[in-house]
Amino acid sequence: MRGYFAAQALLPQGWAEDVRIEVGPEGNIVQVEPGAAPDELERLPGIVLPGMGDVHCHAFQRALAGLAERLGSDEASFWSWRQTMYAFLARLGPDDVAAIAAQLYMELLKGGYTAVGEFHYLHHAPDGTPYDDPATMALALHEAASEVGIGLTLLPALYMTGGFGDQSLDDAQRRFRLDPDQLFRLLERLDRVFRDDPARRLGFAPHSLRAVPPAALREAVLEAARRDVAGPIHIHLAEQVREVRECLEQTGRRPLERLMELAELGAQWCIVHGTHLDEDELERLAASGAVVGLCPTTEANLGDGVFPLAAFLDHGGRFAIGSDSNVATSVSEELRLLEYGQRLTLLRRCVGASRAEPHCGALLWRRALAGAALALGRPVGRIAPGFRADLVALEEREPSLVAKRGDQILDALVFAPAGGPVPDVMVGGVWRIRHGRHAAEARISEAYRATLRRLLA
Ligand code: NGQ
Ligand code: ZN
Repeated sequence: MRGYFAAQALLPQGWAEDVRIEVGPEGNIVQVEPGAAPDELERLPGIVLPGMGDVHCHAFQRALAGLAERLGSDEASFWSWRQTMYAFLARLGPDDVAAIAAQLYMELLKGGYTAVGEFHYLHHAPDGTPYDDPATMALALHEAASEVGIGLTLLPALYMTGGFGDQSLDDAQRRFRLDPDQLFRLLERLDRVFRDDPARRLGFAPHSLRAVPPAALREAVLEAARRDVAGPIHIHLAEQVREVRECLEQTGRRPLERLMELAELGAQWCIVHGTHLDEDELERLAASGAVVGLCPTTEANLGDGVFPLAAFLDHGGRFAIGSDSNVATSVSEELRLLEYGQRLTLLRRCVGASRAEPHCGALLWRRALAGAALALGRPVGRIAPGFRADLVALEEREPSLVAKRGDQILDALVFAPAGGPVPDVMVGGVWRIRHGRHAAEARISEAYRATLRRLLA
């Protein structure tokens, strides 16, 4: 048992001072006591928050950041970006993915995330044939997460069609092909590796209504329930206007209506993006208890649109945040753009705040913590007994944090400039980032550089 002392900590019941946090040998918090004496406890750097969960990530896309910003001969769109992304990933093997993921996961820790939901669809070799061990790529991601020490919810994706109406996969998409039989074999294989590891969780992800035929989606969801694979289920939905139109044309239903015909939604579901859901769909989504996974910087980068957060919150909807294509890796950046998108479209301020919770940054931060714990299916996001000891500790002397109390701290983290060194970060009771550095940083970054030089040569 180890004991830590925080001058200020964000607890489920609110901000508390002089907090003693006891961590057990399995990496769980066993006791939390405000108003304690520092005694022999290890002093944390002042302000302590629960680590954030990143609910939507495609790790390999980190290596593409900055390389898809050039105008080609056609109009630049989400769809032309996707072609660039496909061309880039055609060269990636498992070692490349492991090196890229390790660099990314380390950056995510520094950005305030202590757990990630990896939406994994790069299953096979470049020509589309499965690796000898079909779990090769999944295990590369798992190993990168282990090297870095970030919590991982791995969500292997079903992927069967190139578009609505059973369109065939194009050449680049053959690497992604996974049907329900293959999915459940992969999950069984991975379960043997993940089972006893409290930093791991499995779920699955029908990639999108475009990529999974209705019968397969239905079957996979029922089969998961039958096998008691009660993990989270994630799906991309309504990110682009074009896919909403195609869904309507092909099925006669809007995307969320269509999904609700195929599966019963609940708190284990994470609807990723949901950008172009209409008012009625927002209401139904909120009522279902599902979490919407918002990825504001990626959604901006790809020209997706702005999720109607204000209306969704009015309906009592749950949300979490994701780094998705990893053009940004910080919690603050993601929440700031989320709120600024609302301000820019609605022409008012503090859109995320409410009368009951008037601090805008604080409300967004707390909701994202709670939404992420559901969407990742792990006991994270709270400094409380039984939850993982995933902690982010910040220096009170940081210019943007100095003399702030309580919820002003979260407001400053979202809306004030980020200053000096990144926080100290503990995952499952183990320090992973100290004074802004990871113990394996030199090795991880050198492997990343070598990988990128080779890929771009
Ligand atoms: C993905 N990413 O699976 O990586 C997708 C693009 C698609 C985002 N939607 C591919 N942001 O949706 O078909
Ligand atoms: Zn995605």
